[in-house]
Amino acid sequence: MLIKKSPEVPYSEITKKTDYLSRRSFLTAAGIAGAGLAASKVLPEMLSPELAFASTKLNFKKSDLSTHGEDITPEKDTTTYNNFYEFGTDKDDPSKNAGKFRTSPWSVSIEGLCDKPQKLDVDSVVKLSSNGLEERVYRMRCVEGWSMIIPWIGIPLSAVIKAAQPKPKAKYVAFETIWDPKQMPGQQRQVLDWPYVEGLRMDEAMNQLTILAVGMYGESLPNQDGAPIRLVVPWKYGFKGIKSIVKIKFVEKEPPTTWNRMAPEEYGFYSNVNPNVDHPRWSQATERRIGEFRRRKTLMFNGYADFVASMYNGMDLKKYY
Ligand SMILES: Nc1nc2c(c(=O)[nH]1)N[C@H]1C(S)=C(S)[C@@H](COP(=O)(O)O)O[C@H]1N2
Ligand SMILES: [Mo]
Repeated sequence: MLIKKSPEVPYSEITKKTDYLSRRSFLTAAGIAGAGLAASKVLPEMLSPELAFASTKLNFKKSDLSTHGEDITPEKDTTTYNNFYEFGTDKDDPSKNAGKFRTSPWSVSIEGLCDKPQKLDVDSVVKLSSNGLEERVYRMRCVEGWSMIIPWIGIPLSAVIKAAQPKPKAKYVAFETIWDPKQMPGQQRQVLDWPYVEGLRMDEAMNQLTILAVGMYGESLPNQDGAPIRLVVPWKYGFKGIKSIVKIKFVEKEPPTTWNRMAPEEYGFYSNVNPNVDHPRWSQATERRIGEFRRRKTLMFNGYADFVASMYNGMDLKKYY
């Protein structure tokens, strides 16, 4: 079972996340490690009254496409320093407000200009990849100037695209986040033009680095990081990585994107990480790796030029920012 977040998850799979104790140390602290306590007695509510969710350990293979030689950002940072405006605009709002967000059942509609449109639950989306889940350690860069190294777990988006058999007319892929203002307090206010939408050109969507992530750090995604399924495009600024996806649609024309709609002169469709093209309010030449003090130089295409630069040959990246 890949994605399951409910009290029927065996206690051996329940990991308490709200205070970042490891499962082992928590169980030890609680005096129940190895005590043979019946699983039915160790329901999430016993672990903590405010337990956000129970994450599930995932089976995955490590991918050669991971970046090497950089320290992985501590999980406590990647799960408490987030942008997910549906749950608030402060960096710690998503971790505080997304705990009760229901991510099961969940269905992703794959539709538009394709021969095999389909509506799938998240497990079925994962099964579209013949290789199963992969761990991809990626360098991530937000346009606000911070960066992280995150061990994502997911599948290539290309597997989903191939299964849907897009028509030749399909030149772009559009993505949409769930619209559920009852569960997402941010959507009750016009902070952004809801639901959050994003898009990629077909070659970008098919690129081997582009993944749909369902987990990180060996487990299913925490809600604040975009559970149950989100996009990860490591050579682009973080906002391209749309969270909690319910729709993937093949389209002919460049689709609208939320941040471009909000401020077109600040956020372009491409949004490739580019130290030579500044955002009007922030230089993009350097970045602060979360957990570090000195700033680092930002790399062209976030360090992934060998994989992606050829897609932009002949394009003026100052114009197509
Ligand atoms: N639906 C939705 N997706 C979103 C956002 C958002 O506000 N809503 N924020 C984006 C931004 S700006 C960033 S930097 C990344 C952050 O992902 P993380 O919190 O997992 O690091 O998510 C992106 N995806
Ligand atoms: Mo971002």
